[in-house]
Amino acid sequence: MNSSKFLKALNLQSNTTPPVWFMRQAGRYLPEYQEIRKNYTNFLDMCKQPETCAELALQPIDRYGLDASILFSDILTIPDAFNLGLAFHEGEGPKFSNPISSAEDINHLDAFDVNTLDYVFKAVEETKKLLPKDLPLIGFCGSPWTLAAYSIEGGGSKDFYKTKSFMKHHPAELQKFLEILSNACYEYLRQQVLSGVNAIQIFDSWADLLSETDLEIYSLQYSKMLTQLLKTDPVTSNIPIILFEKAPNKKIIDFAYEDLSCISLHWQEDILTISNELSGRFAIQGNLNPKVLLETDQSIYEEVKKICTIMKEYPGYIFNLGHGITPDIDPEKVKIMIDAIRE
Ligand code: 1CP
Repeated sequence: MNSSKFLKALNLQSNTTPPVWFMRQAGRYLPEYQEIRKNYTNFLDMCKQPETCAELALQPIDRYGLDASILFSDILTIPDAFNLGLAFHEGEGPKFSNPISSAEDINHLDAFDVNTLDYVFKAVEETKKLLPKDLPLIGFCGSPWTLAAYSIEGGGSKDFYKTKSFMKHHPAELQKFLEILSNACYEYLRQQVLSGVNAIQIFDSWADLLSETDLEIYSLQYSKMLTQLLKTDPVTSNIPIILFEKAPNKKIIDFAYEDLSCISLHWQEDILTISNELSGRFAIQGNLNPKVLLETDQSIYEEVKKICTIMKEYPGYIFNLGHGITPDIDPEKVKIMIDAIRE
């Protein structure tokens, strides 16, 4: 594992060419994914099959020879473990039949039992069996804030109106819920580490819903609670942690904190400025706009080159997209991107 370019970068060591993996690398843009997906109506049922998850995690590794693999699962497994009735219906995003709709619901939440997520830990074990020995596996969870937003909204949404209204009317209960989720995320990640993951990424995919002040109060405070729990536990204390904040309304230099090894940059961030500000303290991951992969081969090559030139001397750079790859991307374009990075 010491020879892994990805783990070297997380430890702020340089590589001749940057390691590469990308968010949602196993997913709907791949025909081999669709082939397996069509056997399941509810996506969550597929996530509950550890051997299938392992096979799906390996698909982008086999196709592109990436430098890190990510566990095949979803961030919404934790809300599901609270019995909020999660399902992914045909052609739709996630939907909760039993969302958090009142302050009372938080007082009556079921206790979190990490063992109900055993299928995820088995998926980690199965994936490790299939992966080459020196290829690291990334475990993950949603940030407590992002999980709370889905749990209150009852699914995905453009404006997260219910969540914002809940925040306004029940701030104390929301904070109680965030604390419960932080502890659940800690137990969940701890068990992923015991099962074999080599690094952790926290996805704060709905950070952009919060103002600068609220970002600290409702999101970062709880991600910090989570990472502190991980850093003070001997099982997880040496595992590098990557934080992805989607378009945060606060400058990264103003919130990057010491428990983190790496900051994953959203595509709207200016990687040049941020790399100058963070230099030597944190590894950086990112941040090609996934939409560039819809453009010509020449444009892809030029955009990759731009980022790689900026980050050439940066100790601890990991190439990634600035958010998840979308289903409309041609897998051949991904190959163009990877060849350009390694050139
Ligand atoms: O129908 C299908 O085929 C389901 C599509 C799909 C897939 C492939 C979903 C539903 N989740 C996943 C897998 C997944 N999700 C992975 C592992 C695959 C990989 O990365 O290689 C990971 C890491 C996630 C994480 C995830 N799920 C995030 C954070 C990343 C991000 O994009 O910001 C989020 C927000 C989710 C929620 C989710 N799960 C699925 C969908 C369609 C959504 C978004 C819902 C919405 O808000 O509209």
